[in-house]
Amino acid sequence: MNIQKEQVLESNKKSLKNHEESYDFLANKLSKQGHDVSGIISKLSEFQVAIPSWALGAGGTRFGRFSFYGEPSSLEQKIEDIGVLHSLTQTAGAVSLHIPWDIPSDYNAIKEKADALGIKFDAVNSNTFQDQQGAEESYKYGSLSNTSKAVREQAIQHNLDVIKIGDKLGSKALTVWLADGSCFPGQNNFQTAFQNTQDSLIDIYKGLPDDWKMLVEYKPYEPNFYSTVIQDWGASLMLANGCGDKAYTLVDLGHHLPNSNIEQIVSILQLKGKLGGFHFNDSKYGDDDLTVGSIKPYALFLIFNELVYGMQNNPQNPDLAWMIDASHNVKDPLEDLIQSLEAIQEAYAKALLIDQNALKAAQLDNDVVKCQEILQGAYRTDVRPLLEKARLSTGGALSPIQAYRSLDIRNSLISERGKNTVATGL
Ligand SMILES: [Mn+2]
Repeated sequence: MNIQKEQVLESNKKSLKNHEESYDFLANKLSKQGHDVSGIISKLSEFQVAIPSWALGAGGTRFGRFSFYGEPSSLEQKIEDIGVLHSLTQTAGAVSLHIPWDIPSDYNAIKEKADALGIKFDAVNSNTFQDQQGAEESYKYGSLSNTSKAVREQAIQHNLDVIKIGDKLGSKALTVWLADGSCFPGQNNFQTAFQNTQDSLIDIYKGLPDDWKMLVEYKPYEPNFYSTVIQDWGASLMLANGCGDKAYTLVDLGHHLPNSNIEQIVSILQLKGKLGGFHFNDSKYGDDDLTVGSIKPYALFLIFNELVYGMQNNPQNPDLAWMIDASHNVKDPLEDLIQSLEAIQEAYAKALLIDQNALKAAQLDNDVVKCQEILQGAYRTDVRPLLEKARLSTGGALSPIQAYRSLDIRNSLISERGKNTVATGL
């Protein structure tokens, strides 16, 4: 289903006056403080986050999966769902595909569909954490790190195939996340596993087109519970450096042990020009894949503070591939993604309000209290009218959630697709 611009405009009418009042009040206040409000609005409008093709259906856990019905069962339908998100939020202008779940049958048709909805093809993701039907070798004991050369070669070839598929669609990056590791002490030789992974990644890197990046994702545990081969940013950075200039570290918020200082990781990687991509989600315990900003919104803000600083001060770091990597068990996936997109924009807008010059001066004075006042002053600002204005300026909804509900989108999807569809790969 496609949402027409007129439907969005109509849904905005009721709250337009309220928005204008609160926006004028805030814009006036921020301008007096010296902020370039229209500059902030354009930055918010430009900030686009990729939606992964696997996040559009119910995720479930190993205990069960409860459908929301009307789930997309083909790549075409997944792109249509992202089109719905983009129409309402104006910030979901990209899709991140997962291969082999999303191999297009007709490349031109898919490209035309995405183009018509304003959606670009972001990083493509390979999958060596599952065995594919008919595959000769099994990834049960690892893929790129496996002790068997035949398994490693199969996994390398898969990644090279994913690059070819992405290239036909206009993608410019390959994300490699490995489930490789061990469940018990002694199961793996750490050094052999790491060296095999490095050698395999180099073979994949050789197949990377000149204008592509390779993004190496890390994760401390799960599905292996004793060790993972790429367990942290240090391991990822070593592997990326071992490949070359086009290889970078990718940070996924949920892929850290509790209380890790993620903002510091982000900061130093940007200083070294090695932060390539970012996966948003939130967590209470581990890789919970919850709605962005639902548990630790202040941590998200502090991370954005470093990202904004890096974007302004680290030309050595490339533009980042932004993606939401979440899973939905009890919320309608599209509503959950709308909430995540809003939380990302909110944290970004607040970070843009930090007076970097004043912060630097307070840091030079070792005025610790003032440093905190500056950060929290920005954090405590209700920036939602700025987000509304950014959406409004590009034809989006004042309140995407309300519009989604008043347009009764889930029920339209159910009548179109039925109750028994399952998003591929889940
Ligand atoms: Mn991820």
